[in-house]
Amino acid sequence: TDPVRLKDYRPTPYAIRTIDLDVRLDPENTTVTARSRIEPREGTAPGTPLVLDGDELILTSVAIDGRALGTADYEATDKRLEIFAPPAGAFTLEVGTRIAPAKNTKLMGLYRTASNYCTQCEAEGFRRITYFYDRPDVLAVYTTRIEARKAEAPYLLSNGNLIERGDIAGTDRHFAVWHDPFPKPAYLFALVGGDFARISDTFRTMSGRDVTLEIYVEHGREDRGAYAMDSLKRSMKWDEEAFGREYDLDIFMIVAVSDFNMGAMENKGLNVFNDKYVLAKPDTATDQDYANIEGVIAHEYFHNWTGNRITCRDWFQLCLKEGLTVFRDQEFSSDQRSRPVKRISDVRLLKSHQFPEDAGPLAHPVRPETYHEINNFYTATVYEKGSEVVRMLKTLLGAETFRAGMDLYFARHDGDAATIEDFVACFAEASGRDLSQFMLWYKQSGTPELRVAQGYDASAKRYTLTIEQSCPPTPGQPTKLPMTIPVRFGLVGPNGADLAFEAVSGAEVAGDVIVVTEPKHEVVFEGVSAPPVPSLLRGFSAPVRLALELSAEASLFLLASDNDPFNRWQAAQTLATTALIEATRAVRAGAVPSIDPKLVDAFARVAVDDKVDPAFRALTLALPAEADIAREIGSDVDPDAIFAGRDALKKAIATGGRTAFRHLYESLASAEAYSPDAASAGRRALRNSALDYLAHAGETDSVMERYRTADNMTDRLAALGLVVGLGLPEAEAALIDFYSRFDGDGLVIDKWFTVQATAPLAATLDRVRALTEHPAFSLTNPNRFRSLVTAFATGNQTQFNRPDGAGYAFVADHVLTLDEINPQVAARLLSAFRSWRALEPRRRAYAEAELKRVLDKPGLSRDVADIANRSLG
Ligand code: BAL
Ligand code: ZN
Repeated sequence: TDPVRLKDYRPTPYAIRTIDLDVRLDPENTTVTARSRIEPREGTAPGTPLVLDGDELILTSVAIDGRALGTADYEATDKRLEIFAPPAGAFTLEVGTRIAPAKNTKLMGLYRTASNYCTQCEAEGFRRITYFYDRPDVLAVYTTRIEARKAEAPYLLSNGNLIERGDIAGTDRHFAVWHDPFPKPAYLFALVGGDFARISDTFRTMSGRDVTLEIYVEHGREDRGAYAMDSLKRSMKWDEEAFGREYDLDIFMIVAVSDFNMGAMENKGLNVFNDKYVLAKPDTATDQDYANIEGVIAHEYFHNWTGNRITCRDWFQLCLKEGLTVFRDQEFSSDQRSRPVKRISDVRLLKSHQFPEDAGPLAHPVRPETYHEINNFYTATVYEKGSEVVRMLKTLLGAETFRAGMDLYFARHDGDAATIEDFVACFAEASGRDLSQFMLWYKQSGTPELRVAQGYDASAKRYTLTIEQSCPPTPGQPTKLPMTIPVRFGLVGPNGADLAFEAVSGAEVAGDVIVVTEPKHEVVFEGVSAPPVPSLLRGFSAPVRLALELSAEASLFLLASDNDPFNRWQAAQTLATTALIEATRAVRAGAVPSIDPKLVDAFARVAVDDKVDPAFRALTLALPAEADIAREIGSDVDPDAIFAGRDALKKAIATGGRTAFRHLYESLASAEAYSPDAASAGRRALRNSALDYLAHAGETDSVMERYRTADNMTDRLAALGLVVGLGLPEAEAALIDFYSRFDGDGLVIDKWFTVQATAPLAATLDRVRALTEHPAFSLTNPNRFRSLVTAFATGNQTQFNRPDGAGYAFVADHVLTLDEINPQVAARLLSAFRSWRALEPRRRAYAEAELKRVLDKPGLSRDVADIANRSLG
C-alpha cells in the first residue's frame, strides 16, 4: 500500500464544530450515538462528499438534520463512511454505531481493563468508537453523555467539566454529562466508566482559581497514589513559574489502568495512565519507578498546553508536541532533582535508545515525511531527539530569548493545529536569527559526527580546534547537508580552571558555545596562556557523536577536573568505552583482556570521593551497556565477546577497588526510613553499585543478606538482580521468596519476570519459554507481556542474540502470536531486531531469516508489516 506523505497534506473539505456523544456502556454491545454540527470549509464545492474514518464499527443509523438516510445516500464499510452529497451549508449528522469493548484486545478505542471501561484514542483510536474525521486538524467542542449500570460503573468520566448527572428512573442505570469547552481533536477524547478508589486534592492556580484534582486507582491501591498526586501539584506549579502556563478547567483527573499500550495519555482534563506510572509505595516501587512517575505525570500534565491547547496539524508534526513536552518534563525533573544527574540519565537513554535507531534500518527524521503506520513513530527519535532539538534552540538563543519565543508560540497559536514551521518561526522572530539551516534537525535523520583535531602554538599562544561535521547515510537520505551544531566548550587549563582567550575566529562563538554551521571550521583562539585540554559538547549540547583523539591522561584529567559535571561523567565513559572495545577485541582474538590499572584506580577513586554527589558517583561507576559498546563497534558485532570483555573490566575494577567498595557499602548503610527524594535515592544507587562490584569480586555473601534485610523495593530488587543475574546458588530460593511476597501484585510480578528474562545465562531462554506458561503471565496485558518477552528481546544482549538463533526465533514466534491480539505491542517487540545488520555474519543470517519469516506470514497487521519491511529494506 502507498504511504501517507507530508507533502500530500490537505485540510478537510468540512469542519466539525461540535460533537454530542451518547455512549451506553455494555461489554459486548455498547451503543454510540454521535451528533455532529458540520459545515463546509471555505472553497468547498457544494455536494462534495463527506468521507469519515472508521475501524471495526457496526453502523446502525445515519441521519442528516433529523432525516434518516437511505442506502443510496451513503456507503459504509468498517473503515469509512461516505455521504455522497451532503447538504450545502451547515448541517447536523447523526451516526449510530455499535461496538464490543470486551472483544477489543488492541486496546485502541473503547476497551475493557479489569472490569472497567476506558479509551485510548491517540493516534487513530476514535474511529473505533464512531465514524469521524479522525485527524488532529479537526477541532470540535465535545459534550459527552455516558450511561451505564450503576453497580458496574459507579464512576462515569469524560473530558471537561461535569455538567449533569443522575439516575435513570425505574432502572439500575445512571448517567453523567461532561462538557469540554476547549475545541480539540478526536485523539484527545477520553471516556472512563468503572469502579475505582478515588484520591482527591485541590490546587490553587496563580490567578487564584481552585482546581479539583482526582486520581482514580484500583480498590485497595489507595495507599499508592500519594506520590503521583504530589508530583501533579508540583508540575502544575512549575509550569506556572517556568513557562507562565496556568491550568484551564475546574477539574483535572488521572485514571490508572492496568491494561495500556503506552505509558500514559494526555486526554483533555482526563489523563489515562498505565498504572505503573501512578502507583508507588516503598516496598513495591523502586527509586526509578518514583522518578518515572514524577516525569510521566509532569509530561502528561504539560501536554495541556503543548499538545492540547496547541495541537498538531497532522501526525508528521508529532514531535511538535512530543519533543517539546519531553524537553519540558526533563527541565521539570532537573529543577526538582539534580540537574547534572538528570542530564546524564537523559543522555544515557538517548544514546541507548535513539542512537541505535538512528544508526539502523528504522532511522527516520524527527519529523518524518512518510509513514505507513503512525503508531510506529512514537519513537525515541520523535521523543528524545525531538527534545534535544528544542534544547539546542535554547542553547543557541539563550534562556531569555528562548522564553520569549515560547511566549510568542503560546500567544500566537493557542487554539491552533500547528506545524514545526510555525514553532520555529516564533524563535526566528524572537531572536532575529535565520533558523532555516536549523530546520535540518527536523528533516535529516542519522546522528551527525563531529571530528575534532587540536593544535597549540606555544610561542604564539594560539590554540586551534579543527572541527569537521558529517552525517552518515540513512534510509532514503544518501547525502546530508551541514547542520547548525551548538558546541558548548571550555579550554581546561593545567589547574582545572577554564583558560581565558583574547580573541577567536573561524566560527561564531557566543559565550561558551561554538556554533558549527560549515562542513569544516578552523577555530583559532588567540592569547591562550598554556596548552589546554578541550572539554567539548559540555552538557551534551548537541545529539552528535564526537570523535576527538584524547590521550588516556587527558581523559583522566577531565574526569578529575572538568568544571562541567556532564563531561566529567563523559570522560569516565570514554575511558571505559575505549577499554571495553579493546577487551572485546582481545576476547574475539582468543586472548585474555588486559585492563589498565590506571583506569581501575580512577574508578575506585571516584567511588569514594565524598566531595561528589552519590548519585553522580553511581552513574560514573556504571559501565557503558553492552548495546552501547555494540553501537560503538558498529559492525561484525559479537555480543558474547562484548559481554566477556565487559565482564573482565567489571571484575578488574571490582577486584582492584574491593577495599573502596567495601568501605563505601558499609559507610552508606542507613537506618533512616525510606524516602524517595533524589538525595536518598542517590545514596541507595551508590550503595547498590558498590554491592554490584563486591559481588563481581566474588563477595556474594553480602548480596543475599541485602536481599533478606532490604526494607524497600530498590534494595530488594537490586539484590535479586545480582543473585539471579550472576546465577548464584541462592537464586531459586530468592525467586520463590520474592514471588510469594508479591503474589497477585502485577506490577511487582513484572519485576520478577524481567529479572529472569534479562539474566545473561545460557538457561534463560528455556526459563523465559517456561514462564510464558506461568499463570501470572498474560498475552493480553501489555505490561506483563513486555516485562517478560520484550524485556528478553531488548534487555538481554547475549541471550536474544544467541549464536544458534534460538532467541530470534522465540521472539519472532511471539511477534506473530501477539500480532493477532495487539499489533501495536507486537510491532514494538519486532523493532528489537533493529540493529541486526551490525551483527557478525552468522547471527545476522539468523536474524534476517526470522524477519523474513515474520514478513511472509499472511494477514500481518500494518504495524508489524511496516517494521518488518523497513527492517529488511
Ligand atoms: N501522547 C502519547 C503519550 C505521550 O507521549 O504523552
Ligand atoms: Zn507525550
